[in-house]
Order: sequence, then C-alpha cells, then structure tokens
Amino acid sequence: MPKKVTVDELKEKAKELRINIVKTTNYAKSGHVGGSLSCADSLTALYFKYLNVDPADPDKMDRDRFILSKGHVALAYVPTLAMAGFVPMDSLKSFNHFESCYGIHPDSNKIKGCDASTGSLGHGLPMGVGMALGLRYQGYNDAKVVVLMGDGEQNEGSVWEGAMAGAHYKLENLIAIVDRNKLMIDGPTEDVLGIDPIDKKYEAFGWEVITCNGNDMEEVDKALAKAWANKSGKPFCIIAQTEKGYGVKRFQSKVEWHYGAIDSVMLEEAIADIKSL
Ligand SMILES: Cc1ncc(C[n+]2csc(CCOP(=O)(O)OP(=O)(O)O)c2C)c(N)n1
Repeated sequence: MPKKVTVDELKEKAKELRINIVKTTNYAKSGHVGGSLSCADSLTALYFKYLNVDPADPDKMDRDRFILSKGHVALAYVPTLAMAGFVPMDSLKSFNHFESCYGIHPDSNKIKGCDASTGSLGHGLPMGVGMALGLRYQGYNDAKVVVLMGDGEQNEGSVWEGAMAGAHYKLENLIAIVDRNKLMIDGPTEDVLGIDPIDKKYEAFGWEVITCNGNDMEEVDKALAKAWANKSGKPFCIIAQTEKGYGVKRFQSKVEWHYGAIDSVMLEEAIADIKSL
C-alpha cells in the first residue's frame, strides 16, 4: 500500500534529493549528474510513497523490489537510499572513492537495500522479469518489481527480450519506467539509434503503457498510482518524459553534462537553482 504523502511533500523531498546529488558529485569529483537529475522525481516518489521497503527489515520476502537498470546513476540512487534510511548520510562523502562500498555503479553485495548490481546497460528488465516471476511462484502476489531504465538503454537487445518475456508471463506485478530524457552519452537518442515511437513499441510487445511528464511530481504520482493499481494482466510501462540535468540550468539538456565534475562555485550555483524550482 502506498504511504500517505502529499505531492508537496514529495516535491520537497525531490529538491532535497537533487541537492544531495550535486553535493555527492562534488564529493566524488565526478559523476553521471545529467541522468541522475532527470530521474530524481521518479526515485523520490518510489522511495517516499510507493515502494514497500523497510530499512529495519531490508530482506523481508514480501517487499517490493527496485532495480536501477541505468546503473550509472548510482549517484542518484545512493543518496535516495541514504535519505530513506538504508545507508548513512555520511556514505555520500565516500561515493566513488577508492575502497568505498559506493562505486559509480551500485553493488548489491555492498549496499543495504540494493536488490541488483547494475551498470552494464540492458540487464535490469530481464532481471526484473525473473524477480517478478519468482515473487509470483512464492505467492507474494502484492509485491511489485520496478525497473528504472534509460532511453539510450533501449538500444540494448536484451531489453526487448525482457519486454517479450514480461508480457508472455503476464507479469502485472512488473513496472518499467523509461527515463525519456532524450539524450545519451554521445548525443540525442534519435540521432544515435532512434527509439521512437517508444510507447507504441512497448504496446506492441504486450504492455500497458502511459506517458507522463517525469519532472512534474503530480504527473509522476498519478502514473505510479495507475501502475500500482494495474490489474490488466499485462506488465506496466511508464514513459517518463524528462529533461537531462533537470533542476540545474547549467546542466539542462546539455549532452556534455552526461558525466562531469562540479567545483565549489558550481555547487553553490546548482543548489541555488534547485532551491528556486
Ligand atoms: C552495455 C553498456 N554499454 C555501454 C555503456 C556505457 N554507457 C554508460 S551511460 C551510457 C548512456 C546511456 O544513456 P541513457 O540510457 O539514455 O542514460 P541517461 O541519459 O539517462 O544517463 C552508456 C552508453 C554501459 N554502461 N553499458
């Protein structure tokens, strides 16, 4: 059951998360900041309203599962887990430092609350299919599996094997979110290897699909409410239309801010932008 949290409370949490993302980029002296900021609203709504996960009992069997398939944004994920109480806030200071548990990609053997090690794109959805099937076989019928993917990641063939299998097994407990920020590492997705019409592609693969503005908390909340209520017998896909770098003017829609370093002057500027959202 989703928690009783207002959209305004979630908006404040999303600002806090964005501030933690830019601070962590500064501590780490680098990071995938553009794609972290674009998906911050989805991560916030998931961890502070929708996901049934508990830092006091992180391995309980009937919990929901979350897979960060675009694993390069551990820069957004670790701060989310810290804010949700899974790992200490202090962890952020060691992010991507030598011998830290918190690398540029998440390691489920080292991070409390992390269900899947990711980083090699294209594996989250097939893993999610396996987890959703496993939960069904074990009778945990209320537990959801949520997979957050990038739009550039849709270029990986294994995504479509997972999409096919999810529909074949009628996994209505499986939710995919595509962070449609329109940029990938080396340019606009539609120039590199176009994915549109991505909604029609998931529909053709047998999924329920809705599109929302993924940087508008009201829309994100409504989309997740529909995903949670899904009883269509099909897996559910949310195309979250977002902007890469959302919240910080210097980074917004700039392909060169896929990955970068933030010095203390840029950090202050970024925090001021986020506060004024
Ligand atoms: C299999 C694989 N190939 C290449 C990479 C290198 N890589 C890291 S991020 C990235 C771009 C991904 O673009 P997108 O999924 O749109 O992520 P976002 O723009 O949201 O950060 C690539 C190709 C990778 N991590 N895994």
